Amino acid sequence: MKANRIYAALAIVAVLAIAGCGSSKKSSSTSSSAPATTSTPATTSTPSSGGGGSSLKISADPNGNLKFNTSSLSAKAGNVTITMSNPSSIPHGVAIEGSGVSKTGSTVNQGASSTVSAKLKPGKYTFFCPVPGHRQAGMQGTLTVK
Ligand SMILES: [Cu+2]
Repeated sequence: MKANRIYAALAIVAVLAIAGCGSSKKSSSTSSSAPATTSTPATTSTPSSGGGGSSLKISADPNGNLKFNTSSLSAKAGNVTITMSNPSSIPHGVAIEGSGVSKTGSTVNQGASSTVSAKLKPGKYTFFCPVPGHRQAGMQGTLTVK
C-alpha cells in the first residue's frame, strides 16, 4: 500500500513536471487539439489604390429563406470580392458567374462567411448560392460591374 502511494505521488509529480515543462516539446505526442479551426480566409483588404475593384458584403437570409439580403449589387471593374455572411442554419455560399467568369466560394455553416473574388470587366454578372437547388429557388442576383 505504502509503495503504491509513493508511486502515485511520483506519477503526479511526473505529470505536473511534463505539463509544466514547455508546450513546445509535447506538441506531437498527444495533441488531439482540433487543428485548422482558425483558417482566417485571407481577408484581402483590397488596397483601393490600384486597379479599382470593389469589396461587397452581403448576407444570406437569416430566416431560412433561400435568398440573399439583396438581389442587385454593383461594383467597379477590377478585382471584385463578395463576402457573404451566413446567419442562417442552412449552409450557403456565394459564387459569381457570367461573361466567361465562373468562381465559387466555399459553402459555409451558420455564423461563418463565404468569400468569392474575381477579376471582372464591366458588364452584368450573376451572383448566386452554389448549394444545389438554392440558385434555382431564387438565391441569386445581378452584379453590375462598371
Ligand atoms: Cu444557399
